[in-house]
Amino acid sequence: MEKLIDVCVPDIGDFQQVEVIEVLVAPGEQIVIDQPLITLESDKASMEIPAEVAGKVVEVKVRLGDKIGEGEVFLLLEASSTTTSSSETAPAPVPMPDQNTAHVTAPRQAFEVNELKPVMDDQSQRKEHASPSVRRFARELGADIGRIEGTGPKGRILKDDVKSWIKRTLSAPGSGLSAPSGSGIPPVPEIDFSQFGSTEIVALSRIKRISGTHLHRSWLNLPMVTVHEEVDITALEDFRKSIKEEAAQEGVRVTSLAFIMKSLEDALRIFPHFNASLGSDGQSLICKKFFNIGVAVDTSNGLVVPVIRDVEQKSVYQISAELAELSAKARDGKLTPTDLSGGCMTISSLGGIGCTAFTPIVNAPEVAILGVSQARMQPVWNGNEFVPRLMLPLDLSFDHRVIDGAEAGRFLVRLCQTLGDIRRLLL
Ligand code: CAO
Repeated sequence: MEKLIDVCVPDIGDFQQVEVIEVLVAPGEQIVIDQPLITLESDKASMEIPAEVAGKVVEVKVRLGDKIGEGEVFLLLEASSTTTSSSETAPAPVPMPDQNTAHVTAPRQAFEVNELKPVMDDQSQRKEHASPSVRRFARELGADIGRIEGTGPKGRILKDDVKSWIKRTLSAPGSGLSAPSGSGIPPVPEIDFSQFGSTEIVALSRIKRISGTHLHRSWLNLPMVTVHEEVDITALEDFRKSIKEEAAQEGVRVTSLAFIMKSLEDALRIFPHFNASLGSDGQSLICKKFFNIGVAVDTSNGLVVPVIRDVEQKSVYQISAELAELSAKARDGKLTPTDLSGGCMTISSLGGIGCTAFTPIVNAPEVAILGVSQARMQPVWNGNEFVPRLMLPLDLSFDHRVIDGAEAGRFLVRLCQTLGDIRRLLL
């Protein structure tokens, strides 16, 4: 007998009751894992709830305009026999009401969250307001969502608005719509490797699939350059070691990353173009007046980037404690959409692993990312002799449309000056 499953709303961060703005499936429809089921929207963000289980939709229990919250059932599903996706996001089941019906909570990290972000245009500042599926639809057709007027509730852009915009643009004389499909990039050839030896097909984890798309998008859209520098952190490390015990008494492991985050915040303040995103028209910058820094965390399922907010208001101890908490949450697969959103710039540290340098990919729509490699003792010429100093390699990748090489050089030099003598943060 096929298993009936109640599909519930997962943890949706700070949001309580949010509006259903799209129902993306219908009774009788066969669905696959990861297929978007409904779209929810708060006043801050819209998010799709994807399927954790494949099967046939028996009943949709919500309608457009309904307000629902975490744990509420929105769909009844007849699961197919082999259904659940990889174990890393397998949810804790809610108690079952009867023998034949199980509850499944859609996965926390699988949302596509779209913050409703301001778009600058020549005449005014207005909100670009569209659900993830409509954004995807527009992207697939090569339509610039920032230029489409929404006719839905609260000016939301609907699928029909995208279609009309495409029709209008195509029929306008001399209009140049970008090619709807095909980037012109030759595909990687498909090779049957079994002709050379035995092979095994292993599915990518959900996180890798999501981060892969994100990284690919950044790689293709941003002209990136990376600059490298080394900074003498001998004094900083001595200081960090000297406060280790004192910090431990307060239950904190002080990480060098916390000092790097404080120094990065200082550099972002001095070079505000690094704390910005390019408007979708490519003509203006959205400058952020807050300092939220993302940190790439390596988990067994792939890379995630939780964000430490308001770094300027936090002490090194607070940042260290928060980083430990967020990386533990990341490794346990418990990050919420709120933990993952709102970053201004990202740090990716391979310092605990090794490496002398790498070229991190900018976490678009951010415009720069700082890579940290492993600090090593090196002989450094002090004018008279070689002395052993602990040198930390830093890599700064940046979007060259927004940041010039000279600006990047100055940014990195400033960062190194601060890390070389952390007292500069007091000046
Ligand atoms: N140089 C030399 N040693 C370093 C170092 C550095 N830059 N950074 C860390 N270490 C050493 C230290 O000895 C540290 O222990 P102590 O702080 O007690 O002395 C030890 O490594 C453990 O560091 P850690 O990596 O566990 O902790 P962290 O606070 O430095 O970093 C986190 C936390 C979450 C960033 C890290 O665990 C992580 O996941 N890094 C990988 C990120 C990643 O994959 N980036 C690649 C993205 S591109 O694909």
